[in-house]
Amino acid sequence: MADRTFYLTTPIYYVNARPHLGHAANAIMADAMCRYRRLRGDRVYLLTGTDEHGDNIAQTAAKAGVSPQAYADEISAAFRDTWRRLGITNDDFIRTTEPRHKAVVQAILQKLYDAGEIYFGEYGGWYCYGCERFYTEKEIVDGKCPDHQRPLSFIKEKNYFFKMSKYQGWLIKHLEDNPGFIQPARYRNEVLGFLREPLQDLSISRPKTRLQWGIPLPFDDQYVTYVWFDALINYISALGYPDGTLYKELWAAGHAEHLIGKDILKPHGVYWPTMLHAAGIPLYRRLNVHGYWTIGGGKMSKSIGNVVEAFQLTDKYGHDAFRYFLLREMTFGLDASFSEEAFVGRLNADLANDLGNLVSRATAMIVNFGGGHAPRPGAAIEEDRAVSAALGEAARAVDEAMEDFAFQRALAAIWEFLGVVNRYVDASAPWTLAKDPAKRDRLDTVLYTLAESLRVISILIDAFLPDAAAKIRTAVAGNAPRLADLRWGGLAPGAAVQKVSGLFPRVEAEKSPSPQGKEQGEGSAAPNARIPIDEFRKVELRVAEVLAGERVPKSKKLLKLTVKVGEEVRTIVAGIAEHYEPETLVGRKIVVVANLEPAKLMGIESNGMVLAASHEGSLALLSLEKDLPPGSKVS
Ligand code: ME8
Repeated sequence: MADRTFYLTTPIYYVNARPHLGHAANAIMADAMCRYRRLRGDRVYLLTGTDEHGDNIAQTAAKAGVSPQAYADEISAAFRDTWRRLGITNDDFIRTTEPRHKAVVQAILQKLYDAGEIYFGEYGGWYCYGCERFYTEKEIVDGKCPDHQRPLSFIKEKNYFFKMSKYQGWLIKHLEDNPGFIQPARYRNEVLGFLREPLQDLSISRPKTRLQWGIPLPFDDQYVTYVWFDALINYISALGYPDGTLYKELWAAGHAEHLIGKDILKPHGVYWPTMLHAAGIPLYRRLNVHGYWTIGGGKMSKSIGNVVEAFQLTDKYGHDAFRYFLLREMTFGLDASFSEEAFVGRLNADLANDLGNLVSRATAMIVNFGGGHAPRPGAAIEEDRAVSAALGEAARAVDEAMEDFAFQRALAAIWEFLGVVNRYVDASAPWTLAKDPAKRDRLDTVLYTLAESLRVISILIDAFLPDAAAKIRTAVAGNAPRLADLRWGGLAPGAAVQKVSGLFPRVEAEKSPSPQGKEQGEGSAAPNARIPIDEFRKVELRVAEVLAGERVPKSKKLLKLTVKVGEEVRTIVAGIAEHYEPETLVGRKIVVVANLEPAKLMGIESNGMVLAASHEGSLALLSLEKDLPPGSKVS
C-alpha cells in the first residue's frame, strides 16, 4: 500500500429505517479499515451520513403523520447517536437535506445540462419504490424486485434523462484497464455482466406532481432530482466540491474509496462513474463491495421487516465482541449468517478463551513471578524466536488482508499469533520455572516474551477491538498504538505491568449450557452447536491425487503439495510434515476441501485443505476405500 492518504466513504443510509445490524456491520467495517490505516500513520478521512430524499421517505413520513424533514431529522439523529455509541470514528456526517449538499447537486446538474448531457424525454418501465430505481426485464424475478421481493409498479412519465448509454463502451474499457477498480472480482464481473446488455439512459428527475420531497432541478422547477443522482453526489459535496481543500486533496488527488453492500452495486459501479466522467470529475480509486448479513438464512434489510436493532446485542455483549463477530464471521464480498448462538460461540472461543485468558494468565504471571515488571530477558532460545517470527508473519498477513478489506483474514492471522503465544505459555511453563531459582534467567526471558507479546497484541487488535486494545495497553506500558511499533523488542525491560482480568467474560448459553472448556476447537464458531445440512453442503469435499510434494523451507510443519482435482491442478499447503515424507504421498488419493478461499502460508498460496484425523499427536490422512478418479465429490 503505497498510497498514504485514504478517503473512505460508507453509503449514506436511508432514513426510512432505524439503524440495524446490516448498517452497523457496514459502518464497523469502514471504521476498522480507517482505524487500521491511522495505525499505519496514513492520513485518513472517513465520511458517513444519511440519504433523506425520495418517494420512500416521503411515504414513510406520511404514514407516521409527520413532515419528511421532521422524520429525516429524527432518524438521521438516531444514526449519528448509534455510530457515536458504537465508536465509529467518522470525520464528517453528511445529510442530503443540508444546503452544502443541495448546492453541489444543483451545480453538477446545471453543468451536465449545459454540456448537453441531459435531455427531456418519456420513459415507461417497472419501478421499485424500495430501491428507487427502474428494473430491466432481465433483472425482474417472478414479476418482483429481486431485492425487496415486492411487486414493481409500471411508471410512464416525462422526465429528464442523463445520456448514460453513450458511456457504456468507455466504462467497459475502464473496468478492463483497471482490474482493481471494483473488488472483490466477482462484483467487477457482475458489472461487466450488466454492461453486456445495452445500457439505458438514466432518468434523473421526478415530476413534482408525483413527488415534492427532493432537490429541485436548477433548470426546471417542476421537477425534483432523482434520489440516486442526489445521493451519490454526497461523496464530493461533503468535501466542498469543486473548490474545497478537502475535495482537492482527497478526491481530485485520487485517494477516494467507497465501501458498499452488494445491493447498491449498480448505482455505484455504473451510474456514479458515468456521472463523474460526463461531468469531467475524476473517478474514485476503488469500489469495495461486501455481502449481506442474513438472519437464519433469510434476507435482512430495508423494508423487508426482519430488521434487528444494532444495539440489542451490543448492549448485551459489548461493542468489541459485536465488532469482532461481524468482522470475523463475514468473508468480505460474500453473505454471512447472523445468529446469537454463533455470536456467543465466537465470544467464548476466540475472545474469552484465546484472548481474554491469555491476557489474564500472562499479566498475572508477570505480576506474581516478575514483581509487576517486564524483566530483562536473557538469551533467546528457539521457542522465544518462534514467537517473534510469528509476529512478523502475522503483521505481514494482516497488512495483505487489509489491502483487500478481508477483515476475516486479518483476524484469522492475528488469532494464529495468539495461538502461538498460548502454546508458548503452556510449553515454557513459567509456573514450573518459578519454583527453581536456578532457572531465574529462563523465567525472565519467558516473562519478557509474554509482556512483549501483550504489547504487540494490543497494537494488532486495536483497529478491530479498540476497547480491549486500550485496556491491554494501559496494563502493559503501551504508548499510542502504531504499526511501526510492531517490531519485536520494543518493550523496555523494567516496564510496569498490571493484572488484567475479565477482558471478555464467558457467556453461558441460556438455552443449552454447554460444558465447552479450553479444549474446544480453535476458531470454530459454535464448537458443539449442531448445524443445518445446508451449512455442511457449503463445504465442497473432493478427491484429489497428489502429483508432487515438497517441504516448505524454514517450516517444520508444512508440506507443499501439488494435487489434481478433476482436471485442475492446484497447490495446497498442508500442516502434515511431521507425519508424512512428501515423496511417499505422490500418487495417493486424498480428500480435500476444494472451495476454501486461498490463503497464504509462508508466502505460498494454498488453494484448499487436506483432511486428516488426529489423536494424541498421531495423524492420519483420509484416503479412499476404493479407487475413484480425482475430482470425485465426497459427501
Ligand atoms: O441503499 N447486510 O441505503 P440503505 C449488510 N441510501 N449490509 C447491509 C444490510 C445487510 N443485511 N442491509 C443494508 C441505501 N446494508 C442508499 C445508499 S449511497 C450513495 C446511497 C447496507 O440504508 C447496504 O448494503 O438501504 C448499503 O450498503 C447500506 O447498508 C445502506 O443501505
